[in-house]
Amino acid sequence: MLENSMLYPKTTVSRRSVSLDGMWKFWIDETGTGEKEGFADGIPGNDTIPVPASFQDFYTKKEIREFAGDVWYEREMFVPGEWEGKEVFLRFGAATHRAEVYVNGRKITEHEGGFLPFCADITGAVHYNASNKVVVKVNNELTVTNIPCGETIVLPDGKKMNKPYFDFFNYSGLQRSVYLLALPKEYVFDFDLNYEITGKDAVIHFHIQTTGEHEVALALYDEKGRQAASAMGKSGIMKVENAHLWRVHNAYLYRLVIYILDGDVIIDEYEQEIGIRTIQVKDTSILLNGEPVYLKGFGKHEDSDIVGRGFHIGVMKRDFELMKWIGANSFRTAHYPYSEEIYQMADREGFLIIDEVAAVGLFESLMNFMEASSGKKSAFFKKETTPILLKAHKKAIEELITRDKNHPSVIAWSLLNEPETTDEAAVPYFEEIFALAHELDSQKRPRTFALIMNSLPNTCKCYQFSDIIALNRYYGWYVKGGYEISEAEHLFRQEMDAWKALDLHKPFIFTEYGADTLGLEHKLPSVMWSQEYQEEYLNMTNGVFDSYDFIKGEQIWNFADFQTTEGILRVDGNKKGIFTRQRQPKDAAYLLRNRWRGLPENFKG
Ligand code: GCB
Repeated sequence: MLENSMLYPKTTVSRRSVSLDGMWKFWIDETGTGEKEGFADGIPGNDTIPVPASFQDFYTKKEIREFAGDVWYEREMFVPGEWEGKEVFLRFGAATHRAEVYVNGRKITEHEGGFLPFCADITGAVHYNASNKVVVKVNNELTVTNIPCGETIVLPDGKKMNKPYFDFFNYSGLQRSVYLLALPKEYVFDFDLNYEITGKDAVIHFHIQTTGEHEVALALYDEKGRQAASAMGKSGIMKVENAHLWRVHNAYLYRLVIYILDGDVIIDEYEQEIGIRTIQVKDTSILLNGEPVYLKGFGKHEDSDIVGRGFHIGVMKRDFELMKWIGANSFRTAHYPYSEEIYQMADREGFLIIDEVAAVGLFESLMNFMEASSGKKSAFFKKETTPILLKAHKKAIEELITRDKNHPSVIAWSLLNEPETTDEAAVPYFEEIFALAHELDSQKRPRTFALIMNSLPNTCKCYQFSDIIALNRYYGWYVKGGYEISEAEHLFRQEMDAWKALDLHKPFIFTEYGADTLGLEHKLPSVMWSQEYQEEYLNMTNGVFDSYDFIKGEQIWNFADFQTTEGILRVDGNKKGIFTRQRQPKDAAYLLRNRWRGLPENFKG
């Protein structure tokens, strides 16, 4: 069990949540001496920076953008006197990749992992009816003992530099919202829901965890605010007659209210929107509410101009509008858990999410997508440090599932992206993380991982763990691109025939395929990087997808162009977007719109 509750901040009868977003004091600790110099009591200088945001793209200095090490944030917060006797927390949506939190000079907590929330219990450290100083040290160094994996090197001039084993810029800092919370002493800590649909009705199985022994009551309200069901107790069932199901693009949300009661007195009240739906894999089908669904959509990133990986409510809105326009019904949170607000929006809009933990770069290479295409192997899981990585990975899975399990939009867990799977050493590692996800999720959602190009039917030692086989394939880009595209198609079909021959009775989806395309480049006849080639490439891949009944989804790489480490393979970032980084369509967007709007939700059902 986790130390602190992961529930999203709410203000209710019994709870208070105050946003600490805004300008914070900021200091880059170039010498790494902040601790010794007493920054916990206050940081030097008078620079300020927005929270939430990545710190990298605001400044004009390359040394700041590429900085690897500690950065410090500070702000004052007022804690109301009427909160005395309550439990007081600071809640960080994320701090990338690790953080230490100080309040009034006292170290409260630390957290490892840059894409999941954590709380600091500051009850005993705050002054009431007074201002309090919060200082946060955030470190962005990459290692092979935490996810995402990479290394931090030291350049001859003494500066540290991050070397990601993954293909997105190592944006960091306080990239998500920060809240100050007041909770009653006895509060709702966590809850689990599971659904059964029986004809027109539904049964909700619930299990509520609180920090005390008082009685628990539940009430469920429909969209018109009418009570649809109620129950007493920490565990049990609630019957919903004539239940409105949560469906793709037709999301019906109920409001669940959980009370802790002392007779008539409400000790705590927590509420959340929920959707009644089931998700299941059967033979080669993905079933939502018992009906087959074909996934159409994207691998995405949290990435935009100026704020980098920082959560931006406007960018989120635009992305959902574009996904609706193009006829998508799903996306994968490549390559890390996204901001919680994005899942709330997907719940509301009826999108299906494959929720990925930040286990990317478990393949030792700075260009794994290239090298795996050429057959390179790396016995990644044979490292001496693998047990430390496994521990961090398992903790991240626990945090992910605890955070996201009650979103109707979340239909599957992606436990790794493109790990090394050709060596036997991967097998026990996979065994543990797949078992853990199964154990923690009361809905027993399907589990998957994205297979890199060299994880093939005859080389991959781990695909059997997946409930849905998810392939990242670049035939026609990294393999036989351009005029060789017919050869690419041949190799692609050869691989798919080999999978077919295994007769796995599992659904296959493509979690990546795509071609880098410059948004302004037109070429007749086509050449690679032109808009014409992106369309030619899609016509080829779509033809392959449509030739195999067991292929049950296509999530193209990527929704939009995004920032990466600079290098000879990337022209100011990865350009495989169907939209530009500014969220305008490339030509291929119209091709996909035509296709996806024409495919029924139950295509190949
Ligand atoms: C991959 C990775 C993704 C890269 C992509 C590419 O296989 O999973 O992170 O961005 O290839 O474009 O090379």
